[in-house]
Amino acid sequence: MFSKILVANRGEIALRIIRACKEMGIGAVAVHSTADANAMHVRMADEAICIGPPPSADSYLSQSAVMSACIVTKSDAVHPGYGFLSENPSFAQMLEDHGVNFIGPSAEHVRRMGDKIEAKRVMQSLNIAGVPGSDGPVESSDDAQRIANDIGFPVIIKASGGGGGRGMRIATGRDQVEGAFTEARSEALAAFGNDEVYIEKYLDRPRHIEVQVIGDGKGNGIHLGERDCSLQRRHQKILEEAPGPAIDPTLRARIGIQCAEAVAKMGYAGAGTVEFLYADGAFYFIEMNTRLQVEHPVTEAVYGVDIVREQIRVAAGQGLSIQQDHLNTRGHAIEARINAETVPEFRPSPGQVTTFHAPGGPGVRMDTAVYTGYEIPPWYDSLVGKVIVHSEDRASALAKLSQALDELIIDGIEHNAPLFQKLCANKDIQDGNYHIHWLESWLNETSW
Ligand code: MV4
Repeated sequence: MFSKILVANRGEIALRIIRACKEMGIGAVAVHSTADANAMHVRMADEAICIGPPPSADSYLSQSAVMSACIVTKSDAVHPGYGFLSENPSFAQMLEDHGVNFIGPSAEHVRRMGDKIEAKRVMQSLNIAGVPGSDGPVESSDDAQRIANDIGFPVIIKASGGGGGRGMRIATGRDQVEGAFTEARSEALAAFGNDEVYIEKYLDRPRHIEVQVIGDGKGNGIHLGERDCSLQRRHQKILEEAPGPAIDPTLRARIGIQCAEAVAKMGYAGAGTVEFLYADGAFYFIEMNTRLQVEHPVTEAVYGVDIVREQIRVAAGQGLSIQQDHLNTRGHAIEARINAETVPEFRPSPGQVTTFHAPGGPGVRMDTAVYTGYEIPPWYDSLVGKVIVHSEDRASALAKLSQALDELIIDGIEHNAPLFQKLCANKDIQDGNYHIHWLESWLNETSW
């Protein structure tokens, strides 16, 4: 097992990883920017090292700064968390080259899944179908026109280097294909330095369902069911739940086993998420994330598995501590992402937290790095914590979430807890009746 893990992240996820290290008897090293000198992850780690000035590009995203911190602290592994360097294949490669373990899949797996066309090709070869469309890159506007005519309108043109919604264009008819193709291509080049695009049938109101998998890198893989992450605004998830309200045990086993077999066959090592659009009873693969995700706690709650612990075990070559036939989902879990932002304008609201109080009680978990007196810096994302509830069924989980949010106190800044209170009281939400565009249309028709 590793003796020291460097946690290349900040905020609640850095604390989550430090906790796992301590439980496993592993030393934890924090890295921080000058803006985070007083951050909780710095206090909770066994040692801490400053890696640069406040802008992420010069600190948490600086490969050389993080690499140097590993060498200086004699860390034998790096956990990247989510965001920052977590899905950067050249960083994974740099660590490999310096004999430091990356807690995640191989640089090669990170790179292949980062290329969305390649990811679709790999998954298709493992019997996981994507949305019908081009088999590979679309080279020209004429090519796009021909494929669009074949699959039928509407279509969506996506950047191969994309994800997160950038470099995407929808065409609802023949006259829109050329413009959509040209715009998607130039946006892709500007955003990702790669102008490769592909085309798919556009699905109107799907759900976003993602399957949690863990591979041991030695030909074994497990799945931990799905999460429904459809409630989002501008590609930022707001609320996630497990199990998915639209997914029954038969469907879960079918898609779950397919995903587990895929990671097993790939020789994938680590945690991953296989993302699907789900419509009319069918799953369509869109992307695979090769990192730990923000919303992993809902899966941990219903499966009773510590995903970070399994990541560390697998990276150290110890294999998984769990087997598929011993795993089952129990009850229902919901996560609310608490952001420092105004509602309903969604403007960032950094500043000093004058009083902080976390909710508690049975089935309530709050992952946060905020404390009374903490100054939320303006440099990073607005996530200040996650309230995760777990209860026997969905209705009681929603009721528990509402009560937990009543208990939450974050004075001094604005935050989005009132948004969740309104969602908890909404009929569609209570019925589990929503899709990826539901939240944005509801926000448009709701007065505050
Ligand atoms: C789609 C789609 C509809 N049809 N693909 C957006 C980000 C990227 N990860 C994939 N995305 C979409 N791909 C087809 N063929 C709709 C979206 C989409 C979306 C997907 C998941 C979660 C939120 C979304 C919001 C808008 C559009």
